[in-house]
Amino acid sequence: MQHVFVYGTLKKGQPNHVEMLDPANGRAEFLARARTVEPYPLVIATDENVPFLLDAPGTGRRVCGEIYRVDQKMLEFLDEFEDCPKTYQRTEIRLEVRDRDREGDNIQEAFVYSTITYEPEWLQKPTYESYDANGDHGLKYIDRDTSSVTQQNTGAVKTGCDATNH
Ligand code: PCA
Repeated sequence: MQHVFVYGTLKKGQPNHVEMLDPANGRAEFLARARTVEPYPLVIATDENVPFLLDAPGTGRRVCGEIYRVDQKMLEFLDEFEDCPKTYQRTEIRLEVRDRDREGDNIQEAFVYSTITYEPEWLQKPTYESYDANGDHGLKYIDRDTSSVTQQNTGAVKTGCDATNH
């Protein structure tokens, strides 16, 4: 089993979370919400309004997301789904686990789909602490397969760091 940190459309309440729930893709078990130890630019880019964590630590914000324990099948599915290593690269990232009630060290590492293959101008884009496809930014995610604006997130699930209904 491996740990994956998701910060974008794979989070609960976001357009691609359904992929994490489909047993045909493998197994994914939610572990905890977490925040990156380092700041990173989380930007929304391309004509499809896709979220990208730019592999440029030290700029941007500490990014919120969710840690899942996944099996090998799900990891392979996610690599393909995220067009890894072309569009995203799966790297390791340091995280501060937020909900886990345990003493001592709450820092752990997990895989993340970030990118070094981004357009330099993307570094000038607004950065987000917590991605929401239906956020105030108005940049709704457009599904690559159907090219239609997703209707799945009605905003019923809070996705910010302070969300309580996970
Ligand atoms: N899916 C992955 C990377 C960006 C995206 O939309 C995720 O949610 O972490």
